[in-house]
Amino acid sequence: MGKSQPGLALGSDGVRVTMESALTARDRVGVQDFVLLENFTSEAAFIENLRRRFRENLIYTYIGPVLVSVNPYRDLQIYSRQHMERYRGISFYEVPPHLFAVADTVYRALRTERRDQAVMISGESGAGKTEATKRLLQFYAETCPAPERGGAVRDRLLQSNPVLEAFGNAKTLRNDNSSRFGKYMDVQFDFKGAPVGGHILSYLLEKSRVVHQNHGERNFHIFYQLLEGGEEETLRRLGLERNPQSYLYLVKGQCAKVSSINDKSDWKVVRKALMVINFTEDEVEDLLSIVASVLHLGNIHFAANEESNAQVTTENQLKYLTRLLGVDGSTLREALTHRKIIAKGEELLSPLNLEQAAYARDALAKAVYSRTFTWLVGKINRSLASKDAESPSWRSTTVLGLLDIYGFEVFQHNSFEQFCINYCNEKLQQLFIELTLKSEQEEYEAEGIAWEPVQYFNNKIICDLVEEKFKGIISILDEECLRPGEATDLTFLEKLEDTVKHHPHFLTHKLADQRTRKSLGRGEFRLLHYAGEVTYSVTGFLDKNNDLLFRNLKETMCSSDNPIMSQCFDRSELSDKKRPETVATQFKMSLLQLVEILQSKEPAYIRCIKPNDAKQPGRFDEVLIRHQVKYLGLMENLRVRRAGFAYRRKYEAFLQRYKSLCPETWPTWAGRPQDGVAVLVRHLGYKPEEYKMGRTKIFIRFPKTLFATEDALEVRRQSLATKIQASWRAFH
Ligand code: AD9
Ligand code: MG
Repeated sequence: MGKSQPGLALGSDGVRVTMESALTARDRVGVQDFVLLENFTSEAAFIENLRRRFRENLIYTYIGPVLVSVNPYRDLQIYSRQHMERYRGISFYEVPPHLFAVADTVYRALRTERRDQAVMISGESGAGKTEATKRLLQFYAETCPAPERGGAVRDRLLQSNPVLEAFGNAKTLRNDNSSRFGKYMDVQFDFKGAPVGGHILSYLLEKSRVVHQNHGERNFHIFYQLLEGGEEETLRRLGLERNPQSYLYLVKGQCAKVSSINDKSDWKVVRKALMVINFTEDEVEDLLSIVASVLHLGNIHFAANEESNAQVTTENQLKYLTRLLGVDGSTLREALTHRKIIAKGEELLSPLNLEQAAYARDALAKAVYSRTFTWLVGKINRSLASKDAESPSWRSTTVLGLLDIYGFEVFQHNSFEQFCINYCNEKLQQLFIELTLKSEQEEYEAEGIAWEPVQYFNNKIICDLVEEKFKGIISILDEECLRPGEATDLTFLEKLEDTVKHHPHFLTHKLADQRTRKSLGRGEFRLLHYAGEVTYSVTGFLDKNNDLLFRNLKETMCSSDNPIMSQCFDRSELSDKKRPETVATQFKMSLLQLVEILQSKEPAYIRCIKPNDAKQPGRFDEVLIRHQVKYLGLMENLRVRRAGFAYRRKYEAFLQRYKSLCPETWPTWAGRPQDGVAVLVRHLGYKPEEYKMGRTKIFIRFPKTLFATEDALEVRRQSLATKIQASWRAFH
């Protein structure tokens, strides 16, 4: 491994290969690039290769330029500064696959070609996306030159992470540190390759978690961190008790303590990080006041009066809320128990019943928290903004984007959130196919080799089904959201059935044939995604898409003295006659923007796989992995990559590696590398149909041709070693 032994990596991963034949090494550790699989259409062969490598702690494997990563759930000691150095300035394919090889390749392309880059990391919850993102950032922070001025940006880039994780991550059944939002982060580099700025976009925070958690799950980390680590004085000011059990919003999942999480020390990290990203002490206080007010909100109770109208019974909580949010007490009390309706130009207050009041309270908690999260992202962005952004040199910066976004989700019960997430994955898959095919085609063209068309599934049809104007699912959902009082989740389903009934990727109970009907409930629809079928329950679709906050609650928040809240709730929302965009439409627009951003960049892909559900090292659960191989579209990816040639390499690299196999090219070839390769492959007996000579690279059609050459090299090495040993013995 390493620069001095470039040859050893091919077909195996380590120095050990010199002690055994290349063939046995392949048997043991598999191939390091799936394109070298003989039977490349076989999913079983694909998984077997992953298994062999995983057994040997080789968690990375390529599909051409795509990196597949399997979460080891153990510290493999492969991310040290030494490892970073080992992968700097190397040729991607000449060393064992590694995240840092991708990091370095991307960075060098950014520097030499001056083209913006985007690393897209996908995979299901717990597969290792966020860890990979963090390692990449670390790599750049440690190996890139420091900027001439504004060196603090590097620290801010790193420190924005613990803050965002505190507010946006939570313990779930799948992952103790699950990101509950999608994240796209741009890092800007100056013309010398130093990081000088950054920008973050966040997607769809799972705000329902603020008020409810499933059994075995927690609310966002920040609540527990504050209670565990907050100074006595701070908690007193906020009116909080240390015990998470005291807060209704923290007890639903019944697991406040998690063995893998140290809330107290995490709190310290977050406190420090807030300083690094330019928070003043006042701002920290304002932020914590909001966190505390969400906890107090959760403990607001109501009792019904004689008319069954809700009344607040928890005066102490109301008192703290009033103080922390900086709002008028009686206005807040009224807003929590009444709804303001404007009829015929007149304002009327309509009292809420118990259920409605609880709904309003939870809606307020969700709105306060999620808007604070958005504010936090904005605040971080201001601290990351490149000082050069407004100067002419801005134009000379290049951008490297990191996308850490939720993978395909298929649960027992799938709802609006899964619908949005899976739609996002459809869009990214479409982009992936488009860009991969494009870059393959471009490479063939650049090399002067005839393009051989690839058969692939174009998932545009599914994207259209979801997003098309008027006829798409989101449009129909929005239309129903415009009929309050009349429309229900079920009328939405009926309308869907009427509008998209003949679509090959859409099915409901009514539309299904006898056989399939059994597997579909009456309140469900099924989409045939590129990665497989998912059945969605329509329950809650309208409500979640509308995401309503009663007008008087909004008004109350707009009057807040808390500077963060007053930025989160703007009066223009009240006067605006236009309805705010629905959640699905906002998400759709943010995705279109994301696709545009990614399209303008050179893509790199990391596909993460979770090996088991128990978060345990060394366990390879085949069923689970097969699912992910499917949902990540890896077989399709491999097919596209293998459409023409299994292997391609620059003439220089190919000649360097194999020149010893031909007396005419060994030990040195004086002519053009291309001519040397031509002589070499003729000597090796390559048949014309087995390879093509491009402008700068040789293209080999089948892995077996390459393996034969590789084995020949090994035989030569072994016989050389035997000869040296023999002469050594003779000499002594
Ligand atoms: V989620 O969609 O945010 O729920 P991620 O982000 O894909 O998910 P994450 O990166 O958080 O998963 O990884 C989950 C856990 O796996 C981490 O907390 C680590 O304990 C573990 N992990 C992930 N990648 C590695 C790795 N390369 N080496 C060691 C790892 N452990
Ligand atoms: Mg994550």
